[in-house]
Amino acid sequence: MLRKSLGLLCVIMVLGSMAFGQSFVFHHEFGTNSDYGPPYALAADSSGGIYNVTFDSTNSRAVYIANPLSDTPTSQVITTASDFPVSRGLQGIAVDSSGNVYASGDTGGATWVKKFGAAPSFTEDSGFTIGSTTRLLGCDLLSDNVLGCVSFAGIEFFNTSNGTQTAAVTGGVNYQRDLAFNSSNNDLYTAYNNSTGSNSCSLWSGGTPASPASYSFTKADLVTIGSVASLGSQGIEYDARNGRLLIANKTDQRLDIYTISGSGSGASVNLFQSIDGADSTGGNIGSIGDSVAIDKGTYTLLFITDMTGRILVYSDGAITEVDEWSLYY
Ligand SMILES: [Ca+2]
Repeated sequence: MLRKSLGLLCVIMVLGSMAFGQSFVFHHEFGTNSDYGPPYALAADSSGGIYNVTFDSTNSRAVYIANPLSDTPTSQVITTASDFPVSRGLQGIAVDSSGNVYASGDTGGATWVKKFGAAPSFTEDSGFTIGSTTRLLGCDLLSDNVLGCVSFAGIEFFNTSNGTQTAAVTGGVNYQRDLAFNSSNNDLYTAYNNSTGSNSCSLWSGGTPASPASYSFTKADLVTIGSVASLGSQGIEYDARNGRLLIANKTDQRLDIYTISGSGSGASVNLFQSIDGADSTGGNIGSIGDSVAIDKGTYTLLFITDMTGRILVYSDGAITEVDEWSLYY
């Protein structure tokens, strides 16, 4: 009887430890429209829809993907490179808690950022204007009121109601590509790829959504990626449910997931898991783009763009929601 009780206790302890800290496992994948160019940056809304921009000089799109757990998700174009010219491609996308979408276009010089109303209309907000004189790339929201966009060595902050710049901080490493906000301690992370061969993730601290001007460059190399010139890291994301940093590692073509300890100058990271796609239907990721993690309550849903033309879906627990996929398959 005692042995049985101990056995049951062990089972309960194992099950309990599985709730958090479990590795991500492949769930399914779906292809993206090849006419739009390679799928790159990702964002998600509070109802489970995902958003991505495709990176292409002429065919770039900002795309809303409904029912992303389906094998055949539906997609809707929010804006195109013909609506707003880009010379390189759309680079950043963020979605606020009301479903408003912010997309940035990389012109190679002065950049535009546009705001669109929530699905299904995605009407451009004509009262929102960012015509920056600097080259802005990836973006993230610090709150529903504050949009942050990286420039090559700095971060600029904008009022989400009208696009007015509220702060700009400088002093970072050149060739920053994307931004992620840590909602638990207010730190900001920037991913950069540098033609000198140093590719990494930096940390900025000291500011808050209410005082973004107080951010300063704190750590150049929180994570060091590798030495493939111009290809080290592109997309970056903060997984708020697990308190982890997700870095698209283009040197090794995989998503590297790090646990984070401490904050500011005392922050450090440890590799938790790398996802190279070997367990997916289509095999290894050919060109890692970006990722987004969605808190589903009892598990985390993870989407990864492979710029060869697909989006991979992973989960760290049993997917319990009733959706099209579970009803028909
Ligand atoms: Ca990102």
